[in-house]
Amino acid sequence: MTAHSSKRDFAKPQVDVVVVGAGFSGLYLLYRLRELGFSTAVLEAADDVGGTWYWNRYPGARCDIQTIDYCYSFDPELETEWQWSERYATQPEILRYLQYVADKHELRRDIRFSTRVEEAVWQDDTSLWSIRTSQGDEITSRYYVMATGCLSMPKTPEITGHDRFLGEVYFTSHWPHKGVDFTGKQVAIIGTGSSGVQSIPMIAEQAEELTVFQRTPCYCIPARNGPVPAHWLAALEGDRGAYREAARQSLFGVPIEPIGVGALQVSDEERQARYEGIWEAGELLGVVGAYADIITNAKSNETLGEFVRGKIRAIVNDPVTAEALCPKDFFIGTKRPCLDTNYYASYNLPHVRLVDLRKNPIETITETGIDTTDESFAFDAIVFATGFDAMTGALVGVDITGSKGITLRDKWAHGPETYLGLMTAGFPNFFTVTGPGSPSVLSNMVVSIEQHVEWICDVLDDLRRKGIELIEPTKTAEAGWVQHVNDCANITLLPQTNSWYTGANVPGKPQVFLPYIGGVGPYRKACDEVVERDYIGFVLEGHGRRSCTDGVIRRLQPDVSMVLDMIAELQWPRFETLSVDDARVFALETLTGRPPGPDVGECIDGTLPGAAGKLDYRLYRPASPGPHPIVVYFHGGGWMLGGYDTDDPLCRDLCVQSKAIIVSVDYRHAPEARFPAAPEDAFAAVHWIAANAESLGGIPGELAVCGWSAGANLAAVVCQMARDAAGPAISGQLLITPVTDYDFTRDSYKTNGEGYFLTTALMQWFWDHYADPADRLDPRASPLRADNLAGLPPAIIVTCEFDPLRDEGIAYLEALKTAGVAAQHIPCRGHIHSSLSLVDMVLSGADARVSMGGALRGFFEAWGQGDGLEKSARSR
Ligand code: N01
Repeated sequence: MTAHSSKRDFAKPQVDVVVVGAGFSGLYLLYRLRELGFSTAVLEAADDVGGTWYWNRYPGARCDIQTIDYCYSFDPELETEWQWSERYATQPEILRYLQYVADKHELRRDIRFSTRVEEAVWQDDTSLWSIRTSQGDEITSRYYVMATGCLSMPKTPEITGHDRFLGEVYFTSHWPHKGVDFTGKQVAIIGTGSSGVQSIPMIAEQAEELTVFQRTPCYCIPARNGPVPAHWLAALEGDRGAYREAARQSLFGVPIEPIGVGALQVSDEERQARYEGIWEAGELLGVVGAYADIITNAKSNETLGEFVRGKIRAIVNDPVTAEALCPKDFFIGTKRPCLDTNYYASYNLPHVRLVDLRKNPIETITETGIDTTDESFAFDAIVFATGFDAMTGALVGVDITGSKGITLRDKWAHGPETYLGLMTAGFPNFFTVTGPGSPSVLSNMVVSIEQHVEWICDVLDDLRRKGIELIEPTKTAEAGWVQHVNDCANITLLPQTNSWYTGANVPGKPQVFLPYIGGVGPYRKACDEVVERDYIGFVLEGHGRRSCTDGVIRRLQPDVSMVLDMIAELQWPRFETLSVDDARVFALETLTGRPPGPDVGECIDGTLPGAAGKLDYRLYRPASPGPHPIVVYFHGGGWMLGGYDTDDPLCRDLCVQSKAIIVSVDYRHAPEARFPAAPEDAFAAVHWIAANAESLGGIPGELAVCGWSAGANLAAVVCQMARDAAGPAISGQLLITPVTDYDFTRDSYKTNGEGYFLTTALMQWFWDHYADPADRLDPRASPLRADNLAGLPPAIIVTCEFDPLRDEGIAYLEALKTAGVAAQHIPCRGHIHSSLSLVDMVLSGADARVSMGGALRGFFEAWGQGDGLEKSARSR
């Protein structure tokens, strides 16, 4: 932590905190702040509490998370004194609930209704927020919180003539309080997201004719509303505290145990049965939680998408309408799926018609109806269910000016930048509840709201006790969080779909993935850890003192973190504490349930002559017609553990990516066969494979070597041995997180030697079993120690940021370059030593694996040209 003296003035505000919005967030904030003794003013544009549930009164409006979950948990009395009448409560019931909470805790006396915030300005000289309202008030506060919700700024429909229509016009997001009677009317509705899907069956019950204008069909599953299913009630009532806590630690804010297997790891029958179960269960999270890889693996996702399309075709009688209702150009779950009641069946009613805007787009709205390219329609009423400027719209919709005159609108012109979705640099003491970069809309909102409110209030309380009056994130912390939010999103299919999650629904809005998809529990952990680690990433300033522990809270790739957490949870023993035999058995046990890696054209096992007897090998052949270049691969495992089984998924992946034959050679292991057995075997294998290339289906003369970890050490050593022995010719070496030197003093050992699976102690154990102290500096053990590195084949060296071996990999890279060898680097940010071997588990390693495949192809000039493939390694 750095600390300095500060001369900042802190004038006395009119109130401690101004909160904007009196929905779920604002009400709980007020309750909590009041409890902590902070004077608070809540400003609300509506004339009553409710937020989203105040405005969205369209027919059919309900929650799509079971209401026993979609409710507050902070008040134990409320938990039992309020009984929900249905599994998915209607908007009026949820609104009554919020009114009840407001009354019960006498919240209204601190809420100024019918009051809009027009401007909020941070004043550097007084360290106060100055807030101007639509009522002409100016309020000063120490803290300013936007609790305005994620979906509160309706999108202006970008449809020509949208303001020309002279009949009745309704927006689902601003429905008239007195309700609407469509009886006997010709009605149009534009939009088939959640609001459209909920309202269409209800409007169809009244209207004489209902025409639905659909641009993008959505995936819906039946809500099966009614009483709360018995097993849910039993779980809640059995142990309310444990139930709520499980929700808080879960991925989506509902206590559902995630499934561990991928969709393609089970039989077709089993998968189909599970999907039928999801269809029957009526739970939105069944879709995104259908299988472990449903939102990360396109092929897995397609199985569920096709299942739902099958249901649509079975429900909707007219095949043309059914086909138009089938989503086909985006992955299920990558836009918010909908829970429906009779949505698809509505299209079987004779007076309901679907207009597919993809085939027949709207040209203009007219005074009397809607003109599409093919047809003119006349209507009495048009309903716009066209959605929201989500997550940022309500925030940048207010003029918010931070320190030194910067506006939030300008700062976020290219997309929102936040720390934890809670604060943004340059805007001291300004908080957002469920802001961009937090789980928010990808979770049960109420659970996320409670977590944000509690975090903010606890922090304000803590700061007050410490005499601190100002908190602001640093740019480093903010950039790190934005990176982490993107890292999380990028391992899923969600950013590939145009949706309001990415801002794509609003023309001109910068397209970035807005919410945090890393999960509610992991997110909570990050927020708590920030506080525990001396408010890492925040500047804190009080009377006379300014301090900062700058840094980034999440630096590991999210899936790498999950792997490390899983290992910790399973309490894997440390390898170096086991006997060698037990370590080998355990290494094999860890493979259970591991994804198998991609299919290759052919996979055959064989033997070849090693330096002192036969060696097993496994050959992976691409599906494309041969002959192919050959890559000789050496597995990892500290020269002691593993075999071609342990590295099987990686070899498959390398084969698919490189389109080369991979021959994975199982060399002799220490301690039974200590140094130099392994490099001698490796060299003998390369010799034999080069000599027998043709019979293996390879192209003679087109041979490279590759390895991971200790195997990469062997690959590097073999290149030196081949150079010195004047053959065989090796086109290139791909060294994945290689061991290159017996030296534990490098920085990466100091910073990464503990906590990232491969530890200093384990490396020491490997070396001790592998080579005598005198041999460890032999270049055949430590290739970096070779006197001369000139004349070696081109090298690609892959290093991982959190690997103790990172710096010796880089040292070898630099030494090769100095010696005139063409050497390239693939650095992997946020990864650990094992990351790249965990194919289909560490998905964030996919780009690096693609680069590795490209690197291998690049070694083979003739192959690359003949195959029309890019020379990725050499041109990098
Ligand atoms: O909005 P949406 P929503 N011409 O953006 C179409 C929550 N919510 O209000 O996809 C023609 O999802 C647009 O088409 P396209 C929930 O999180 C929850 O329905 O852009 N069509 C789409 O079909 C939800 O996800 C509940 O091609 C146009 C529709 O309008 C979020 O709110 C209930 C158009 C907009 O769908 C938003 O849902 C309701 C144009 N110019 C809402 N512009 C619960 O159940 C837009 N569209 C709790």
